[in-house]
Amino acid sequence: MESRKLLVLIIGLDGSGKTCFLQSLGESRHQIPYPQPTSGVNSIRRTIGDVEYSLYEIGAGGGLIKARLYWSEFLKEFKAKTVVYVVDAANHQRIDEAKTALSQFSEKNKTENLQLLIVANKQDVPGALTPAQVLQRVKEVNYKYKSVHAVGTVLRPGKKREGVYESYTYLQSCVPKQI
Ligand SMILES: Nc1nc2c(ncn2[C@@H]2O[C@H](COP(=O)(O)OP(=O)(O)O)[C@@H](O)[C@H]2O)c(=O)[nH]1
Ligand SMILES: [Mg+2]
Repeated sequence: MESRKLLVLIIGLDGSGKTCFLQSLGESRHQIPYPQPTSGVNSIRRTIGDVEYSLYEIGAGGGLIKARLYWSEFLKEFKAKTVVYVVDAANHQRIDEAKTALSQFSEKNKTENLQLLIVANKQDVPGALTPAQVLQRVKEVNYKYKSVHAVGTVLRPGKKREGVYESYTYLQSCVPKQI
């Protein structure tokens, strides 16, 4: 049987937890190296059953400070239909910035063809917004996606991680069905 593929673009503001998200899905739970700010594209490939997942993190550190301007280019380049938007749910100061960045991305793309996972990361920090609150704060209702799901996560290396299984379950639901 031919393997099915899912291409996933991981975007979000710098410091939100994109690298931690990528690593939590891609490596064994005991070997997560501490992330460095990413200044390019980080990717992992992982096969589960007959599905091959390719996940791409678009970095914003180093020379790619304005990387968010290129999110849409990467989406087209990778032909991804599944987008993970990582938000630092504990950073109340940057929640509006996260909303603006997602809105600009949504405006440039045919959202009705895209599946969106909003990751409300850093749930371990007291006062963090819940996944429902993050969804409400960052996603404008007038952009209709094919499907949207919000998940709360704890992804920091060394912490007991949360939300990884739920994230994968959503990504699995995005895999094109075999005809
Ligand atoms: N407290 C807490 N810190 C986290 C969590 N996830 C990531 N971090 C920290 O947030 C910082 C940025 O994470 P990183 O994955 O590099 O963010 P990126 O810039 O979006 O790739 C790092 O210092 C991480 O250790 C989390 O769930 N809780
Ligand atoms: Mg990174």
